[in-house]
Amino acid sequence: MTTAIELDENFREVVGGLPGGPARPDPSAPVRPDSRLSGATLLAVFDAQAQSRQLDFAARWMQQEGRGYYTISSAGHEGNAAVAAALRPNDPALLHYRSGGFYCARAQQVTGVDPIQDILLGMAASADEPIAGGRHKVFGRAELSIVPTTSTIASHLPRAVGVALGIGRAAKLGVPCPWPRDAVTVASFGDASANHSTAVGAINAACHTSYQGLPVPLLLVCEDNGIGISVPTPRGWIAAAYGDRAGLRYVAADGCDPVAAYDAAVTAVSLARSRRCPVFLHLSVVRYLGHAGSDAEAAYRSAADLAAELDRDPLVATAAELVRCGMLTPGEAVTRYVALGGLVRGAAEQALASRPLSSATEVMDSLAPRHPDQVAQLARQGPPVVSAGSEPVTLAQGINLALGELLETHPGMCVFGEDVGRKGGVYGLTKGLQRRFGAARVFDTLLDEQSILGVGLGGGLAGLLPVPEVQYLAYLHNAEDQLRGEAATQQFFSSGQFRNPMVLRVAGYGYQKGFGGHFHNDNAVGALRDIPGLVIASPSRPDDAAAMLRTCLAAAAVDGSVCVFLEPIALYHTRDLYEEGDTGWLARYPRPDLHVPLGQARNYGDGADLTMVTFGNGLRMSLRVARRLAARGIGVTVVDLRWLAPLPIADVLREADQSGRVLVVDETRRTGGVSEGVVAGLVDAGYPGMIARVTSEDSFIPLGQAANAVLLDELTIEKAAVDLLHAS
Ligand SMILES: Cc1ncc(C[n+]2csc(CCOP(=O)(O)OP(=O)(O)O)c2C)c(N)n1
Ligand SMILES: [Mg+2]
Repeated sequence: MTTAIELDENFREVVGGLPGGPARPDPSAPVRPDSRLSGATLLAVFDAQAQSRQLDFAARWMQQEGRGYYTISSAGHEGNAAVAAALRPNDPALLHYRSGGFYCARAQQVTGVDPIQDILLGMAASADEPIAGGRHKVFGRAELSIVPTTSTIASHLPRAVGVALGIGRAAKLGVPCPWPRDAVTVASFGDASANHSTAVGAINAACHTSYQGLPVPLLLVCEDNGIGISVPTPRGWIAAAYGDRAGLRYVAADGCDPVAAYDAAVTAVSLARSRRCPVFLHLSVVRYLGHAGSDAEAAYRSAADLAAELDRDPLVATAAELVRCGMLTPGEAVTRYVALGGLVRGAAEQALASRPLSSATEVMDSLAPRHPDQVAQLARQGPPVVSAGSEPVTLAQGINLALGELLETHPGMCVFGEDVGRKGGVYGLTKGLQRRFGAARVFDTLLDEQSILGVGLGGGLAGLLPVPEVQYLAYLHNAEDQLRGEAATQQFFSSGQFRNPMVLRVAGYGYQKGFGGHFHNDNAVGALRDIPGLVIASPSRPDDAAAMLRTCLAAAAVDGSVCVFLEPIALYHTRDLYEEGDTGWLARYPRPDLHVPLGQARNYGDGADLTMVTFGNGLRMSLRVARRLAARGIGVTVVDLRWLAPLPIADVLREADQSGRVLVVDETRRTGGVSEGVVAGLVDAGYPGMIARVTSEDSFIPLGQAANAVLLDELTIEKAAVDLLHAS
């Protein structure tokens, strides 16, 4: 493997041995007649590259001493400093993990940021690190418009597309946005990452949008070192895959040559900025120091390959160019490089003396802030006149009316997803909204859930209040990392400096009549319930749905909360509760000043014999069973959880204490469903009474009548209730 010592010696030897150049030129003049790169910019690029290289060396010794926690290096990729030099410091950036050069170069463009200190604090997992606060080693800083990305390769690309779209949308809607209207969003990634379905989908979404003539000012930078950990990328693959794509401009350059890289970046940036189109900048680079600190590169790379790579060192190339044009003498270049090394070493000692995060409270401080009073205040600020009228409405109508009300209340709110625009949603939930609020705020997206969520993630960063829709719960699962790894971690990894407020509407649960099978009846909520900080609203009745949607929008706006609004499809158009024609499932649209605080349950009845705890379709089934039990002289209180996260355990406990017997009625699965959380909550609280639960089976839902064989039904609930009452 090319080691730090080899790299260091090679630099000193090669640069120190260069022939001297001409007399010092005008720093503002181009370094070559056909280039746009000035001597001054080249020198700035060199400084950024050298800082980054010295930081990579420091990461190694810090780790060897057991005091550093991150060794994935930028060595060989430092050409990305030239990309930063071609951009503006307020062009939002979502970066590959080898972006030390970019970070250092951008820091030069903003006063008061010391990139050396920032990066060292990150490596040392220090609580004083300016963006993640020691929670991860990321490249990010609000002042530099660098949004931290996670380690999940390519998962930032849907978000980047969303930022590129969101900035223009925010400007159009007159919503405050952290970035100027003509900003270019930049996202970088590796060559192997370019094959990830998330990357492929995001790039496709950008192309698809641009192909329709819509603006997508996005610079996609592929830092192609020809390998992903140990697996080579087929020679020529990136150019073959992205060189000629509809809707995408392609610019390629040698990322090890600072002049070529800079000129290509300038061309790419100006295309993206002036044409407002996605541009793919393909930089060929090299990888030094292995994939990460622990990587034994010799096992899969030949000595000849490694030696050839050493000859392409971008830092040497930049120094050589500076010498060639007379900006530095060879001695000055080496001295500058060595001096930066000294600076880094001194700063590293300081960083290592800084404090780590020391408590769970401190770690979780930025995970999911909650300000219920402010949320309540905003949730009650609906327009005074609601077009609802006084007629009772269905769940679907209630949600539709609430979306309309909230679109009026929140100027940055956008509703989007598959079929939500002209059609008004598969079940008519968004009917009439596009006509009323325009296609800038209510619009159809392409058929890709990752991209739908990406539009939401990026839109939220750009100042919008996104309300994406995923048609069925089963189809959220193919895009779930955008919710789990991206949305839910954004505040955590940025100490709250970046947020993606979002209310994701998902139609779900079973019991649909006439439209069967697993995919339209999915009840898998376990994958959502374990996402830290995520709010899961599960309205059952029309009035609650509207009031809860107000809360979710307000929580998103106030706290940047990520909310999933899980709608029971089977109840969308339900009118009756006990008997045909009783209209017991309709409700009046709630007054504008009503909302439901996060994590607050709702009670039905006040029977003291048994507490039934439920939600979703389970509420309707439980109310029907409770009525039958009442006829048998058994008094039941039914508690509708309404929120699956945070679970209203205190509310449940209060009711459970009254009866001493709790039956959890959970229409989802026995394993990973909601009942596990409720029972565990009761046990944790030392509940002394009796607990039982009924659930659906641990099965996918089959088509037709067979669905009833695995879904929880009223008879089962009733029997369990009676059994529990008779148990001693
Ligand atoms: C989704 C996902 N799968 C696997 C990994 C593990 N992993 C980390 S980096 C990497 C290779 C990436 O190669 P490339 O995109 O070429 O970037 P490079 O490291 O070469 O710059 C892999 C497989 C990951 N981080 N994320
Ligand atoms: Mg690679």
